Amino acid sequence: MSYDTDNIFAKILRGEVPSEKLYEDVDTYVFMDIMPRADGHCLVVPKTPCRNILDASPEQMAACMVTVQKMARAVMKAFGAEGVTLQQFSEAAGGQEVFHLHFHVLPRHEGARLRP
Ligand code: DGP
Repeated sequence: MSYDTDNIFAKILRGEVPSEKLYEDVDTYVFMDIMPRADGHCLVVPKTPCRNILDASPEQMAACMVTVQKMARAVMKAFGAEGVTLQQFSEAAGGQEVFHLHFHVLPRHEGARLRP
């Protein structure tokens, strides 16, 4: 499967579409999900083109995972959460809607369900 440079996250990375930025480093960018399923729900993406985990290089995966861990700790602290859920969807059959690799980081509170 190919990478579509017109996907919405590519536009966010190019600054063509606004986003609520939480963090960035040389390799990754983090912003709030526009349809949050929990308070503090954010998305970690690599800055370089990548469709999903089926297409990712070891370097892209490693950079994303380091940032995911950083963000998991940060959003848990910021939102007073007791846990965190990570989600990743690859290809339409796997539930992917935006075709630029991203990891959902969702702070969780005891007994609280994720919003639909
Ligand atoms: P999925 O590919 O299934 O992981 O879903 C894409 C996620 O991206 C979904 O939680 C909503 C979010 N999203 C879609 N469009 C935008 C956007 O323009 N801005 C932001 N911040 N999030 C978006």
